[in-house]
Amino acid sequence: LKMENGLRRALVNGELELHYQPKVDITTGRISSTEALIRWRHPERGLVPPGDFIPLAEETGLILQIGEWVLREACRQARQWQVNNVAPVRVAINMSAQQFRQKNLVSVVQSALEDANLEPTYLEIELTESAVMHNAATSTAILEQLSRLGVHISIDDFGTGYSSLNYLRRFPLDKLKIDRSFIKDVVANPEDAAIVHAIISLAHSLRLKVIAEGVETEQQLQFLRGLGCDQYQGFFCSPAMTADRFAEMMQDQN
Ligand code: G
Ligand code: G
Ligand code: MN
Ligand code: NA
Repeated sequence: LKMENGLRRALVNGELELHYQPKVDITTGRISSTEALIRWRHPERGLVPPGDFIPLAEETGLILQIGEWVLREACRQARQWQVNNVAPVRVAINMSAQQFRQKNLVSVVQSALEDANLEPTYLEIELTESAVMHNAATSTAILEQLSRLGVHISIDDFGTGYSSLNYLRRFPLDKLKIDRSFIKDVVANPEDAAIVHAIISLAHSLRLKVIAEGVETEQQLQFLRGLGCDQYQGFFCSPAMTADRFAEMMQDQN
């Protein structure tokens, strides 16, 4: 209960912040998008990672308010970078299953974009397999409305859940994100390599882009390049950083 009240206070007092991790195009080496990752700047505990409070937010339903804050803040920041003449970058948010199933989701997204004056193509929504495959028929309708708005949609942590290939084909998706558990030993472990190869082939045959998460070494990157992976994310480029630091990184690549 103490932590729940603390989280409510965090929302009101502006203690939540978004940090940004680059997503890099493997062929060009350029950063074209970024994932917003939430942190809680706690007055006593310092910077608290999402794993320490998102589960509680989901249990208490606070995730809806937090999720809307994330959505609005990511749109505001994406637009602010444009106003500051940072090269245009698409910002991806993580959306929880509860938020995805919320009745007025499409209008919440639309009003966040309008209020921020952000073109929808600069927003990407990351959803897990379980979020979209649970009640897949309903998901199709919501995804189609989001896609019609012009936002991009990715499946996060791909390979760790259960996907119906039939729905994967029908959903209006843009990208699969290969879970980092498959990337960790991809160079040395032929089974992981086979899975990664299969996911890349599947994505491309469905005309989806594919991004590898958790890339930490040059060897992993070379391996993924050889398999035709489109993008990567991971400590080899950079961990998540503040919005200001990310803007500097974008300026440096010009
Ligand atoms: O930033 P970090 O590496 O600690 O992220 C850990 C987990 O927290 C990831 O699985 C990520 O998807 C999740 N996460 C980060 N930011 C958000 C957010 O804004 N909303 C939700 N629902 N999950 C998030
Ligand atoms: O939303 P998602 O589950 O993809 O969350 C991203 C998480 O992955 C964050 O917790 C982030 O800190 C973590 N992460 C990002 N890059 C790397 C990496 O190269 N290696 C490892 N081990 N974790 C990473
Ligand atoms: Mn993610
Ligand atoms: Na992920």
